[in-house]
Amino acid sequence: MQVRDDDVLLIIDVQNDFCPGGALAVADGDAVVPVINSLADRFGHVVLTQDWHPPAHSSFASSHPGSAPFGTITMPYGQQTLWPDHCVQGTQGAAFHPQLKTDRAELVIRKGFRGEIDSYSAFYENDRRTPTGLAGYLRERGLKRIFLAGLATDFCVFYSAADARRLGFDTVVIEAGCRAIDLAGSLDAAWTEMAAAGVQRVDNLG
Ligand code: VGL
Ligand code: ZN
Repeated sequence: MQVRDDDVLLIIDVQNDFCPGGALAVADGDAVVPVINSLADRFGHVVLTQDWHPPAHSSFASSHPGSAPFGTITMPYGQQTLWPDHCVQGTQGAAFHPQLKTDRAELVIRKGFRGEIDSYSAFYENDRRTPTGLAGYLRERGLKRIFLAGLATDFCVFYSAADARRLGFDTVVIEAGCRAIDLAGSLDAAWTEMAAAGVQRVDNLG
């Protein structure tokens, strides 16, 4: 696949807490780092997202007495999966993986920074309507096609890709640059929904 001037590589949450040894480790999560580093060299535009929660964030099971990580609760905006404490603002766990090459990133979008609401997508918080500003940024810069890679395939990559399509961007997920959490079939469900939304799935750029 040929990279164009109006393409952007959107790198989702390649942070220590999602890598082996981290608080919400994704199996083999650090394997995406070399793949993404070589992808980033090929794009004219690179944007990073960074999961960035205040302490005692409402998505943490520890904030809900009697709840366990990976359970579900009902929030005012809908169902919310509960997670171990992760990506707390300013901690090593929230930092990008030390081998991730971040120099070419033109923008870092932080998300999940409001205590009372989570944000999986790079575009909207989990109420699916509060914007992060990324869509306006990309449109204003004339960037039309979004390639996604990062962590985790079935949560933040999935929600970001689905929203990108909903917003009218051409959207491609690069599977070799992603790894999944896979909670109760979430990975299969994510690929099915992404296909239905018109998200293109490629193994790598080739
Ligand atoms: C993510 C769960 C909680 C992700 C972030 O980056 O996929 N998953 N916070
Ligand atoms: Zn999070």
